[in-house]
Amino acid sequence: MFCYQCEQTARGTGCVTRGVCGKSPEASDLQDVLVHAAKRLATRYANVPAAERPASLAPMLEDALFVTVTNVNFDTASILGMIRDVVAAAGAPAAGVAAEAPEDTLLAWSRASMIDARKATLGDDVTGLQELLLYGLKGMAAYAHHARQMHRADPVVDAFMVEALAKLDAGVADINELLALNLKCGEVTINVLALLDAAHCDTYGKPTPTPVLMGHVPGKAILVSGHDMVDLKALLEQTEGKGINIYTHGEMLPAHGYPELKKFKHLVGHFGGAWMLQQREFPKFPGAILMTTNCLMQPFEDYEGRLFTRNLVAWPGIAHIEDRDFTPVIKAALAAPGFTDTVRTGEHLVGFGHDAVLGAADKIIGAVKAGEIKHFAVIGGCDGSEGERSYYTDLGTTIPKDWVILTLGCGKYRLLGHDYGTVAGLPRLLDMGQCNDSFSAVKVALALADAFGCTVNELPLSIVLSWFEQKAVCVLLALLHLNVKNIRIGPRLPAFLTPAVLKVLVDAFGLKPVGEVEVDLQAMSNAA
Ligand code: FS2
Ligand code: SF4
Repeated sequence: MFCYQCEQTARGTGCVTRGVCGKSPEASDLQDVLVHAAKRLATRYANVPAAERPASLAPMLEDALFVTVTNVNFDTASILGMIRDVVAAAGAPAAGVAAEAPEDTLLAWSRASMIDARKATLGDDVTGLQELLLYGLKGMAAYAHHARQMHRADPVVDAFMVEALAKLDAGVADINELLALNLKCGEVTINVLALLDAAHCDTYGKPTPTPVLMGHVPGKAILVSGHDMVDLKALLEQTEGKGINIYTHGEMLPAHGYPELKKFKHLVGHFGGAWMLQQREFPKFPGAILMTTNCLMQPFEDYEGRLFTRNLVAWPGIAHIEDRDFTPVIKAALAAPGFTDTVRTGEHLVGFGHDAVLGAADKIIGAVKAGEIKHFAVIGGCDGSEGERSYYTDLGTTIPKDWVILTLGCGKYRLLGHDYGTVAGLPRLLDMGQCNDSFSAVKVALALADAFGCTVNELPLSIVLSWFEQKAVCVLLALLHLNVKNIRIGPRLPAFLTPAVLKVLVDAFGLKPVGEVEVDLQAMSNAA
C-alpha cells in the first residue's frame, strides 16, 4: 500500500504498512483498484455526448470516489463488490480486465496506475498534482453524493467528473495543464457546493439561529454522526413516539438549525465533539450509534454491537443499514440502558448559514463602517487528533474582541467551549454549519465584497483552514479558483504537494502554512 491523501499520513510522507486511519493494506490497495476502475469507466464515456451517457454513470463514479475518501470504507468485501460493478460498467474492452477476475488479477491490472509506479516514472511533482486533482474530485464526489440523496444533480459537475478522470487515466503530465485542471476542479466545486446548499435549504428550510443543548436528558437514545441529513430525517420519522431521544454527533450538529429537522421534539441535543474523539465518547453513549458518512474510526468492542453504518460507510463485521430501514438501530437503542440523568455542559448556537448572516448584512456593514467590527476571520475545516491543532483554539481565543469569527466543519470544535460574547449586537462566533456548507462562507465573502465595492482580497477578512481529508482539498481549490489570496492552511501541509508545486501556489496565491498565533494574528491585522 501507499497512501498519502490525508493530513495524518504516517511520518508526514505516506502510510505504507497500515493506515494511521486504520485502513488495512488490502483495503488500501483495493481502493486504488477502484479509483483505477473509475478512471477507465470515465474514459469509456469521455467522448460520448453527455445526453447519451447512462444515467447510472455519474452516481457510480461519485460513489467509487467517495468510498475511497479517508475514514469512509474499510471493508474489503464491499470495496471489491464495487470494483466489479465499475469494471462491468466500463465493459471488458475498455477495462482490459474481466469484472469477475480474481482479486490478484485486479491488483495486477491497476499496478501501473498506482502512486508508487507514477512517482517512479513521472516524478513527484506530476504525481502530486495528479493526486491533488484526484483528491479534489473525491471531495467533489462526496458533496455530489449528498446532493443526489436529495435528488439533485448538476450536469456541469457530472461532466467534469468524467472529463477529469479520463484525463488522469490518460496520464496527463503537463504541469500547466494539471494546474489548470485543478483550478477547474475548484470552479466546479462552487457548482456542487451551491447545489448541495440549495438541496439542503429547499428540503429542510433555511437554517436559522438555534441554541443546541450540549449534553443529555434521561431516556433511550440514538446518536447520529456523519453528515447525512436525509438519514437523520428518516430516523426522526421512524422514531417518533417511540420514547427514544435523538442526539447529533460531530458534523451533524448543524442539523438543529434546519426548520424541518428541529420541529421533531425528540431531536434533543448534541453529544460529544469531533470525529477523532469517538473511541473515547462512543463507549459512554448508552444507546445505538449511526454513522451516516465519514468519519468512522476503528470500532471498539464495547460499542461495536450497537454501532451501525449507512451509505458508503463500512467496517468489517459492523451492521450496515440498507434502504433507510432503521429497525435494527431502534431495537438496539431500546435494548440499551439509555441516559438516566440530565447533564447540560452548555448551549451552542448553530444556524448561521449565508441566509441568516446576510439577513443581518445591513447591520454588519454599518458596524464595519462605524469601526465596531474591524475584521472577519474564517476559521474552520476539518479537525484531527494532532496536538498542533491547539493553534486554532489559541487563535480563536486570542483574536481581538472587534473581530467576527465565522466557522464551519468539524474544525469548529477547536473553538467551542469559550464565551466569545457579542460585537455590534451579533454573536462574535458564527457557526455556518458543516464542511458541506462551505458555500455559505464563499457566498458571505462575495456579498461583503460586493457591498464594499472591492474584491474578496481587499476585504478585512482572513481565512485560516484546518485540513484533514479530501473535502477540504476541493474547498481549497474552490478558493484558489476564486483567486482568494493569503489563505493559511494547517496544521501541516499536504504530503502530496512537493516543494516545487507549493512554490507555484505560494507565488500565485500567497498560500501559507499556519505559524505562530501571535505572528499570524499580527500579519492578519496588518493586512486588514
Ligand atoms: Fe470532519 Fe471528517 Fe466534515 Fe471531514 S467529520 S474531517 O471527513 O467531512 O470535516
Ligand atoms: Fe494514511 Fe490518511 Fe491514507 Fe489513511 S487515508 S492510509 S491515514 S494517508
